Amino acid sequence: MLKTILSPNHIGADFSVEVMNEIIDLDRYPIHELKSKSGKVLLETCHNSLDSSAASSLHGFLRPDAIERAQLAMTELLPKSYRFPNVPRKTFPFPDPNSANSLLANEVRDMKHDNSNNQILNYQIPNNSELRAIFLWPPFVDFIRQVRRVETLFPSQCPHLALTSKIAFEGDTDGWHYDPNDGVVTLLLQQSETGGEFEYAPNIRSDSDENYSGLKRLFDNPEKEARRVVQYAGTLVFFNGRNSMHRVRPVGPTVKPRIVAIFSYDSRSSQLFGESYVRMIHGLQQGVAT
Ligand SMILES: O=C(O)CCC(=O)C(=O)O
Ligand SMILES: [Fe+2]
Repeated sequence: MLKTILSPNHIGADFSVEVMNEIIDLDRYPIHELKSKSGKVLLETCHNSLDSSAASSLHGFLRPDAIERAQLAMTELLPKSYRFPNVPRKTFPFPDPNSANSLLANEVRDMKHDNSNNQILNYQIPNNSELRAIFLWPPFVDFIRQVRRVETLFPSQCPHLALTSKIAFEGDTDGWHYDPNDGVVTLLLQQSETGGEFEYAPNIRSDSDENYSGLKRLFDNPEKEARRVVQYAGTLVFFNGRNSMHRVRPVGPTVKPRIVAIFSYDSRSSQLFGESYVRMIHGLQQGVAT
């Protein structure tokens, strides 16, 4: 059974399969028919790659025309977006009482990572946008729930961060971080001509071990230690961001910026992001990592 609630934001969206099939390539990815033979294969493929590499990518998830419309829509919103100036962020902003006596732990926790890009926030994205239709479409939410193997999954209710888009120009980078949950899904809308690759260390930490030595090796030598995800405009990516340290590598020389849409879900129905993080995004507070 579908265990989803819809936010009032979805009012006005046309959720018919015919309309959604013009946005999502449902012929290739029958997420609305997961009980069919091809639906089961799709789910199994996602499970296998999440299990083996903590990430799964679906190329061509968005139809080419929908990619163009979304690129245009986000580019039009760019002047309203929030700019993160590059204020390098610590790996972990708060002290960890358990690591107080470990030099390595403190060194890794205090390491700073560049971080800059433009971000379009949830409330700036119109209710009738196609990205919001994807984000809230019950079969899409249920598909993610099943990929994640969780009992319940809800679109985040955060007015700021439920659905966002990040736009990265030459020199911009999304610094090393963990996500506060495993419910983040990204949809690349435009790749930069150079740089801007998403890279990560699959499940580098566990709930019982922060693995500071592994993190140090990763930060010192990402070329060798990190895994990169092949992404094109239209690729949907799932990854275990809560325990897989990840970043977007600096964008190199490019005419077109990298544009990504970010969907946040949670197993709790009323998940909101922390006040301090929201304040930081609005430029009211600095240096808080997720
Ligand atoms: O831009 C991406 O591909 C990943 C973004 C990300 O990690 C995040 O917003 O938490
Ligand atoms: Fe992230």
